[in-house]
Amino acid sequence: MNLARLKASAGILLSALAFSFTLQSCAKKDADLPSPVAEVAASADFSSLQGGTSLDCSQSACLIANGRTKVGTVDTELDGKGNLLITYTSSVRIEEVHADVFSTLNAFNAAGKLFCGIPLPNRFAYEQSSCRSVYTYTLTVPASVVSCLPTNFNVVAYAELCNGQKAWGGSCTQSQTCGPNGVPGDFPGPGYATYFNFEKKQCSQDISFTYAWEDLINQYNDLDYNDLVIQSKVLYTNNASTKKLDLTFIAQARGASFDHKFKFRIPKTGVSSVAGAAAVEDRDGYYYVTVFESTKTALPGTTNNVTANTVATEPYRTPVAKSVTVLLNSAYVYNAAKPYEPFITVYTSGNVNDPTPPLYDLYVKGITNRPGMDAFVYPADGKTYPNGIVIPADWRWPLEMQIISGPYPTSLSTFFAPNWFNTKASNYLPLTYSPGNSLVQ
Ligand SMILES: [Ca+2]
Ligand SMILES: [Ca+2]
Repeated sequence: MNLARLKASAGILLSALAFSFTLQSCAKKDADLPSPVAEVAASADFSSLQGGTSLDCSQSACLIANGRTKVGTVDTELDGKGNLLITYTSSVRIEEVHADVFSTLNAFNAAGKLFCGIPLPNRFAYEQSSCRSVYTYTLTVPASVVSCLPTNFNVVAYAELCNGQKAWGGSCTQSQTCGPNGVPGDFPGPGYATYFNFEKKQCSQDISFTYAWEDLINQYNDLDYNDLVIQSKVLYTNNASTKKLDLTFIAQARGASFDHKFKFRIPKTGVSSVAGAAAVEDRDGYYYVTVFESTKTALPGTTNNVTANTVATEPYRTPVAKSVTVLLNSAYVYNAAKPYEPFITVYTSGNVNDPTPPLYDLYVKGITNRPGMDAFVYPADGKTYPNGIVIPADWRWPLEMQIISGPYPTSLSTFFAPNWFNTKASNYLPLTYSPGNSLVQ
């Protein structure tokens, strides 16, 4: 698994190097840029992006028999109490299951779970060893154990099947590339035993929204939806003495040579004042609130100040948080799905201190309907896609130049239909960014 991840990352690096000169938002001459704000025919329905959506925290691996045959899945998820549920689902009846969790192979070996590099299922901490003859079974790792593990840890899941085969949870590509004897496993010893990664952050409950943008207006974007990634936490207080919104915005990633201001707007009705913002503008019945004056300054890029937390081989940039408090009065009506309207002002000069046009605002389609300011036509298929998208939870964004339909296969085919982010490719982990899959910590 580690080797596979390394290879995948190396491939991404080579791809990034080979195509770095084509980075979609590299500085362009004015003549290359579109006339601002041409009306876009909104043929797709993005309204379902908001409300009624939820994040499925399950992370899935394949159950592979004898190193070559996919017989089912191993799904892992945290329940509401912090327990890790490991659910085997097999097309062949399951007789026994044994599973364990570990931070590193060295720790797993030191715990006596390996013999000459080969895992020993009868020493795993969690098991159902009496004959079950079931097609699905769930083992539970208690929250007290999960809480002591790092954000990214490993799960080893073993099953004995009624046909005598032995199966392991692992990468779903494992069963597609192997010969008659299966492929080597992930452990240092011989055999085809595998393990897989679990990331706690994927299920973080304290992120209310993730917003991600493509930052070219009404022209070709590369659909990696990481040109700017902002997450927010929303706390609404409404009691006898206080009515307010405490908003925390976290600049998580940017993969763009353009600079941006990150802002939101909120109707003036019901708002008494806004505190903590970089700037507040009173216009057209709204307060336009600037949170990050320059996303490049907030989250500097690594190479030519272009990429921050979008390339796995570059150093991790610690995300930057800013908090804004909106004091409310009795006229305010709270909408949990849309407490405000986020948007970015894009500086195509690459510097917010250089307002050379074109400058333009890009909203999140589905939160705000502003034709010409929220969607673009993708030349390859002639379809309309949103510039900004919203996920109502924590979310892993694609790596630089990784089209979003790679890790999230239904995202484009269904025009970001409800819950598209819950359908993940089996290899979505190496196609998306997190500190845990970055080679450089
Ligand atoms: Ca892009
Ligand atoms: Ca990008």
